[in-house]
Amino acid sequence: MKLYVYDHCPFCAKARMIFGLKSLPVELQFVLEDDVDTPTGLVGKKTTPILEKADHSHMAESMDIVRYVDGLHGTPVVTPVEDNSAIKLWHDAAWRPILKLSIPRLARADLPEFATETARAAFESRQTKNFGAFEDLLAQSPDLIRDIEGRLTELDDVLAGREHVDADDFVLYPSLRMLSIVKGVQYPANVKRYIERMEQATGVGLHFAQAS
Ligand SMILES: N[C@@H](CCC(=O)N[C@@H](CS)C(=O)NCC(=O)O)C(=O)O
Repeated sequence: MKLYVYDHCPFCAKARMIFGLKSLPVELQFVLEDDVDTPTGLVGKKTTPILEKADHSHMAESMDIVRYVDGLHGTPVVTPVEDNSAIKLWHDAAWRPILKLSIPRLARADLPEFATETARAAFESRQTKNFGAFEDLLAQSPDLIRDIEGRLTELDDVLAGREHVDADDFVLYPSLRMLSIVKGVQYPANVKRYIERMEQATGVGLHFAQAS
């Protein structure tokens, strides 16, 4: 099977995670950010992730892909959780600050979807419509980092003793992975252990080496 993805994309990370957790091989096809034709040709719109199944049909929607792959072989790993789990509630509140910190930094990272100047420019154009100018976001970093570190301290209690995998990990790990592009964030012990465990279990690498 093949997955069409952007490396920065949290929805793509979800789809990649299930292959690692199930130890199933997958070919990653990184799409350029300004490549409209490839995804549109496959599923009728510009979106990632897209899964190409073994029968060469295609499907979009990250959690549909996760559930499909999870159902293919072995014991399901994506066990359901309640709608208002502590992890989901934490994530709902932390998602926007994580985006504001990570988007302008991902935009300048060496990622395959930004391999051309026009692709990188397309990302900036798309994201500044959502979040405003990157310089303004970067200028807010000290306040945003203080804010997210407070939230990580709260998350640390939620993650104490957590060793299993369930649907909440598909919410939390992709966002913490995005945050790993931000230099200078201090991670409390349980959160640090969690992201390292998930990186190893899923094979979806953190961005610390490119943090800025
Ligand atoms: N609900 C979709 C959302 C996917 C999504 O929003 N992907 C982003 C990339 S992170 C996207 O395709 N954006 C449109 C674009 O690239 O122009 C899913 O879960 O797969």
